[in-house]
Amino acid sequence: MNPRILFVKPADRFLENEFSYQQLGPHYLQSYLQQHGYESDILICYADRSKNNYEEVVAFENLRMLLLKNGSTIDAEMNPEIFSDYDIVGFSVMSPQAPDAYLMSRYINLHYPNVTTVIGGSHPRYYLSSVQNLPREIRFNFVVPQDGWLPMLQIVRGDVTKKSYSVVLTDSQKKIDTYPAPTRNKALMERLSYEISGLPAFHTITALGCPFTCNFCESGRENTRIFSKEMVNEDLANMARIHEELGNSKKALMFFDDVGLLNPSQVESLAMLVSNNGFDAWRAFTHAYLINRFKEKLLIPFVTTGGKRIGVGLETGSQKTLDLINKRNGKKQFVEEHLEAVFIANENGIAVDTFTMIFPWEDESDLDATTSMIEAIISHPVNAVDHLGRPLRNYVDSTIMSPYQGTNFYDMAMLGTLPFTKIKPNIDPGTLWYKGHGGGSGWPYLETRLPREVYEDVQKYRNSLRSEYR
Ligand code: B12
Ligand code: SF4
Repeated sequence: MNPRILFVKPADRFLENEFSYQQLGPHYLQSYLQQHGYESDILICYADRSKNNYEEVVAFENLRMLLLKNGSTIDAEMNPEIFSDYDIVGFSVMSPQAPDAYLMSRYINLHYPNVTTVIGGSHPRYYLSSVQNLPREIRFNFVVPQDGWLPMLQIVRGDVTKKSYSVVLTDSQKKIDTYPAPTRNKALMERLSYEISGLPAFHTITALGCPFTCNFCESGRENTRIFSKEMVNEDLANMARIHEELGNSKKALMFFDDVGLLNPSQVESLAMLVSNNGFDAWRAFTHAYLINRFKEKLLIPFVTTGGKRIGVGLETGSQKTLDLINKRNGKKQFVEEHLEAVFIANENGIAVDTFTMIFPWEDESDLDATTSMIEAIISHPVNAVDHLGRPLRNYVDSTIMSPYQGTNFYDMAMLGTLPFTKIKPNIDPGTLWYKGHGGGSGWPYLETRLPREVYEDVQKYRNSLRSEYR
C-alpha cells in the first residue's frame, strides 16, 4: 500500500495577508509524486487573526488550517491530531516560517514517533547546519536543502531509511525542464486576493535562480534554470480554467521569477503563452539594466499582450550603496540609469513597482537620496489606464535589508567588513523578514550606523507615498 503523504505550509504570522499568493513548492512536488503514482494532501496553516497574540505566540491555539484533500477541503481550527492520519509529513519552509515548522515537528516527534518527517524549502537550503543540528525533540528525519523532486520520491518509495540523526538528501539537477506543472487547487485559489490592473491575479514562475549577483540576495548565487515551455503553458491553461470556473470574466497573471523579462525573444515567447491562454493583464519582474539595454524591444511584446506592471529592484538612490550592492555583476550601474529605466517603462504605458531598501550603514544623506528618488518615481505619470479606467500609477516599496545566510552581505557581516553593521548571533529565524505587518520589517541588527527609529521613520514616510491601488 502507498504511504499516506501530507505536505505542510506553515503559517506566515508576520504577513499582512496570508492569501495574496500561494506557496508553490508543495504543489510542484504533489504533481511530481502524482506522476509516479503517489497521491498526497496539502495542509495550509494560517494565523487566526481574531486572536490578539497570534503574532508573538507560536502555538496551535492561534492557528487555523485549510486541508486540501483529494476532492474535499476542510477549513477549521488547527488540530495537530491530523498528523496521525499520515505516514510521511513534509514541511515546506521559508525562514520566517521555521518556528511554526518546529512547533509541529516537536508535536509529531512526541506523539507520533512513527510518522516520518521531512523539511524542504529555502530555510534548510540557506540555514542547513542549524536545521541539521536541531535538538532531538524537534529534529526532522530527512532534510532536503536543494531540489525536492527526487529526494521526496526516494522517501516515498522507501529507498532511504531513517536514522537516529537527520539524514540530509541533497539533489541539484542541472536542468528542470522535465518536471510537471504544479497542482492548482480551486478551493485555495478562490481565497487568493491579489489584483493587477484591477483584475484578479494568480502567479507562477518559469525559472529558478538569477543571472545577476546582488550582494543582499540568495538568488544571486543560484544558477538560472528554466522550466519547459510546455509545462508553463499547461500551468497557465490550468490557471485560466480556474479563473473561468470562479466566474472571473477578465483575468490577470503574474510571473514571480526573480528576473522574468530577460531579453526580447524570451519576452516574445512568454507573451505568446499569456495571450494564447486568454489573460487580459500581466506583471513580471525585470532589471533596470535590461530595460535600458533593450528598451521597446523588451517592452513592446509585453505591453501589447496586456503587460501592465513590472517589478524592478532599484534598491537605493545612494550611489555609494548601489556600488556596494554590486547590482550588475561587477559592472558599474548608476542611480540615474535606474530612474531612466522607470521613465522608459512609463512612456511605454507600463507602471513600475519599485523596490527599495534601507541599509544599515546608511547616513542621512544616503537616506535622503533614496527618498528623493522615490518621490520622483511616485509623481511620474504613466502613459496608460488600468482595466477599471484609473490612471496607472507607479508603486514604491521600502524595506529594511535583512542579511540572510547564503548572501555576500551575510558573509561580509560575519567577517566584520560590512560597514557600521553587526548582526545578532544565533538569530531567531522567525524575525527574518523584511516586509510584513503595516509595511514594516524585522530587525536583525545589534549595531547600525543610525538608530533603528530613524530608519523606521524614513521607511514609514516612504511607504506613506504608496498609491492606493495597483
Ligand atoms: C514567490 C515567492 C514568494 C511569494 C510566495 C511564497 C512562496 N514560497 O511561494 C511571497 C510573496 C508570499 C513570498 C514571501 C516571502 N519571501 Co519569497 N520567494 C518567492 C520566490 C520568488 C519563488 C518561490 C517559488 O515558488 N519557488 C519555486 C519552488 C519550486 O521552489 P521552492 O519553493 O524552493 O521548492 C523547491 C525546493 O525548495 C524543495 N521544497 C520546497 N518545499 C519542500 C518540502 C519538502 C517536504 C521537500 C522534500 C522539498 C521541498 O522542492 C521544490 C522543488 O525543488 C523565491 C525565490 C525562488 N526563486 O525560489 C523567494 C524566496 C523563497 N523568498 C524569500 C523571502 C526572504 C521571502 C519573505 C521572507 C520576504 C518578506 N516578506 O519578508 C517572505 C516570506 C513568506 C513566508 N512564507 O514566510 C527568500 C527565502 C530566504 C529564506 N531563507 O527562506 C527567497 C529564496 C528569495 C530570495 N532570494 O531572497 N515569496
Ligand atoms: S535581487 Fe533580483 S536581480 Fe539581484 S540577484 Fe536577487 S533576484 Fe537577481
